[in-house]
Amino acid sequence: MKTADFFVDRLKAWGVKRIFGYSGDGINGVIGALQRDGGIDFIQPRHEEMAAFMAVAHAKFTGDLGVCLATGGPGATHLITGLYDAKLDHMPVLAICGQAESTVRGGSYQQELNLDRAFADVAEYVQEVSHPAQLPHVIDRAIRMALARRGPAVVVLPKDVQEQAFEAPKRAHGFTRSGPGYSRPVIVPAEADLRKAADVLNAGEKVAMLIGAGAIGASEEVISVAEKLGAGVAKALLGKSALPDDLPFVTGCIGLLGTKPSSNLMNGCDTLLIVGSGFPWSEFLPKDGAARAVQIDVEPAMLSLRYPCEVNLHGDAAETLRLLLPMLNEKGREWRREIEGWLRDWWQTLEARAMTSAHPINPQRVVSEMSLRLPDNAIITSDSGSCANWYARDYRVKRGQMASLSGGLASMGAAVPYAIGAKFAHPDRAVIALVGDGAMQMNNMAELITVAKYMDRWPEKRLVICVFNNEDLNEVTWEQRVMNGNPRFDASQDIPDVRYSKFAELIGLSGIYIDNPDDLGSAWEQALSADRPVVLEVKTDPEIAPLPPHISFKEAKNFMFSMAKDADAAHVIRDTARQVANAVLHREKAD
Ligand SMILES: Cc1ncc(C[n+]2csc(CCOP(=O)(O)OP(=O)(O)O)c2C)c(N)n1
Ligand SMILES: [Mg+2]
Repeated sequence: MKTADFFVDRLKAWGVKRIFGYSGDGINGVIGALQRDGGIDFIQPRHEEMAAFMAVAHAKFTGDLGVCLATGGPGATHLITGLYDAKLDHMPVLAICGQAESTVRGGSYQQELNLDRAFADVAEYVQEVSHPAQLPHVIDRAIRMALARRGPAVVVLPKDVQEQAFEAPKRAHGFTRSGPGYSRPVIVPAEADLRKAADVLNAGEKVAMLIGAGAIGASEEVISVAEKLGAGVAKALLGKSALPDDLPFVTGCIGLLGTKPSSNLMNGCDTLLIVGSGFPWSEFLPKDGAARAVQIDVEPAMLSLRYPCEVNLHGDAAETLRLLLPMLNEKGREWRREIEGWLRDWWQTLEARAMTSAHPINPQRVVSEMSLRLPDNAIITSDSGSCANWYARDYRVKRGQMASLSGGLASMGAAVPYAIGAKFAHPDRAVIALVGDGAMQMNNMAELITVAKYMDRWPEKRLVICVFNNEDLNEVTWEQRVMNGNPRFDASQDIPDVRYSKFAELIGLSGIYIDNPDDLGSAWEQALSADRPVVLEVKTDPEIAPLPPHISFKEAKNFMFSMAKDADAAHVIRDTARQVANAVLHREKAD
């Protein structure tokens, strides 16, 4: 048995069924072993970074280990962004990398990089294997640490080691023997600490909850606690699918991409309960001293990180909330009624914003029309860009749906590989990816070829890639205007107009192109009833600002009109942007 054959056996012992990988001579020994074995499904993307994003998506949408593979040198460096995505969103991912022969290591050989060093920052564990007997503990530790620490781990295998005869570690000095297997513990706080938390929560009258990705899988417990406390619940972007948006106390997302009710909730509460969230923008949380706070997180490094909490509970979201529930007193409903009122207004505001006419199509409406028509078990992914705003606000997630994006890293280029990862993980579910044209051109377009390559494998054919063609790196154009007060800089912001829907047709997918808002509803219906993956290309208006949540509809409307009128006058843009920024800042001060 070659060392590479042992490697594949051990991956199977760990339950690995699929690898997203790209070949190269540095890893051909392992690829040969995968070929001989035939028991692991090898999925080939167009680029190693995409393999890593697919592995992250696999982890996000299944809860299991995601696995990617690349050759050494450039294949390994291509993986790095995807592995950072795993690290920042706390996903267990194993990366398998090739390497030049151990006999030339340190010799500036072709494609020879010091990968231990290159991956040192991103990986929870990285180790190059220099002897066959070393492999068992390296692979076991890598997977165990990826799972236990919820992050990426990397195994680097030199070419010659892959081909050597496997030698099991001996029961002798200078060897170590290991085995596969890991069971995730259920972590719960001590009872006395739960009581302290309950005391804080019981003392308050206006409770706000903030939930994140750590609350996915704890929906029932979050709902029970929120009901008992009469609390409103705001969601960090990665926790969007943790609770459906049709509950009357769910205020939607929070932060720059968030909703006004979430802002009101945080500004008006006297007590805050944070569950499984590392939501970064602490300026959206209550002022110092305005709220007494409790936090629950399975990752102790995230406790009291954004807001000083009186009680910091290290524990799993679902189990900890279950234990807390009987200790909580039922509260009155006044605060809850207030929250419900904000939400009624907010949904109307959003509807009005989405239906505001635009040139040609208002991107908010693209997502609100989608939201109405999604299958109950759909999986939604979004790229980074202005569509992440519409994903956060205008997509009303339903119970049973799953949704994610590159959250912590906010990398462009993740939506289509995430969608492909989702489709492999759940081939019986419809998947929708929301993507900007810049992100499409960066790499998502090439991954359409991967979709075409594998679409026959998926029994549920529906995979819609919705492209927002605005010929602009729009999210950043607005950041430049509003945050820096600079006018649009064509040299850095223009994106060439490309007919994505035609490209889709060229490679065997369906393509739909629309530039009339009246066609949106029927276009979504057509895309969601197609017999193959579809690129739904929508010509959208780059002058619809991803407004921060505080701004009123009237202000938003005025702002958009003035932008539309004066789009060529840099000073007007600059002044208007400043005015909006000032209005928002002033309101925050007044709050
Ligand atoms: C890899 C990477 N490069 C740059 C950025 C910065 N960035 C964030 S959004 C964005 C613009 C995205 O443009 P597009 O995909 O066309 O979407 P739009 O905002 O126009 O809807 C940029 C450049 C990033 N997040 N990731
Ligand atoms: Mg764009």
